[in-house]
Amino acid sequence: YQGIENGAGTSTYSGSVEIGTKKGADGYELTDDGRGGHSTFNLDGSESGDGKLFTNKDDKWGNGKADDPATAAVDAAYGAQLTWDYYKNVHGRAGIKGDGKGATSRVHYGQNYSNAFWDDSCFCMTYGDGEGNKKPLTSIDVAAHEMSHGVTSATANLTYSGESGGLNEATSDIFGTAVEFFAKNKEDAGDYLIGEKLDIAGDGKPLRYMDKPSKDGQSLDSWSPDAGNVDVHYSSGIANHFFYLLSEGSGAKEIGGVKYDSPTADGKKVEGIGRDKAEKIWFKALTTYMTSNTDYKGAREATVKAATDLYGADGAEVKGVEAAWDGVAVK
Ligand code: ASN
Ligand code: ZN
Ligand code: CA
Repeated sequence: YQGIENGAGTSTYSGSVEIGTKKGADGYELTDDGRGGHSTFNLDGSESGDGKLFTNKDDKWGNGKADDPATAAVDAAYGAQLTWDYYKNVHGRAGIKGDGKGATSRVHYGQNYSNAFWDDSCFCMTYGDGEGNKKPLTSIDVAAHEMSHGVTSATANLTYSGESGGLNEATSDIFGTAVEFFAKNKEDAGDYLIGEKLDIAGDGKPLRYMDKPSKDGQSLDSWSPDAGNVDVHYSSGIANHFFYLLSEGSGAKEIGGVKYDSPTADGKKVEGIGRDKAEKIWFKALTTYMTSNTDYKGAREATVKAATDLYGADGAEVKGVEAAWDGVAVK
């Protein structure tokens, strides 16, 4: 396309990356017309407004450190681009709403802000700079987690409280992880951990673990009648654990140098069907069968239907889905 360029970015967490940019009248803009015009803006410490579009003269962006405001912008643009490519190439969905339109990203929100969030009303992603304004919340899994909240809003629209809220959060962790694997980035390889690059607590630990969610001290490994009463970032553990079991199976396993050990609620062994199929099943369930008030029981039904549609009623896939839900005590 005319005007579409490949900028050279040096990111915070993902090394040197190519990012989609645009040649404007007066230099380059951090706008990706190859992906719906997704654009990245600088809030420069503000907590409101659109911020200022990143621009420069040489199409080289960031230096890998927090002293260059464009560094976090590179991560944000790269995360958005990977998320776009993942949904398009893997699920045939062009953009968060499936309408070919890009969203926007805003970086440098507030001071020492250790979070990131998606907002449907501005159709935008926002990232804080973290502790000391030096650790932006812009890793691949976090970017894809947040943008996937937009996909959930545009599809099942799972209500962000109770069990549906846990499913909403888990959907973002599942696709955040899927995008991280899809990226095949050398500095930020795929894993079943969330936020492992950020060191938010300062103890070197990730925010969440999908193989055994309770390792974070709060998330649920399996369903209980109380699941609808805990924070959605903890009830998500049930579906995160389901997704891990469905992908990789139960027990101990090392993947990409990371050690996992996934238990089951009933002590029975689960055979994984592979992450690619697990992603397809979750996406189809989300976009076809889940609705705003779907609970864990409903998620089981939705994924069984999705697996049946995709792979047939009698295959290993439906059996795997059922075994994995059994493994997290969702009957
Ligand atoms: N980063 C958080 C999340 O996406 C923000 C929130 O609590 N909504 O879940
Ligand atoms: Zn979330
Ligand atoms: Ca991760």
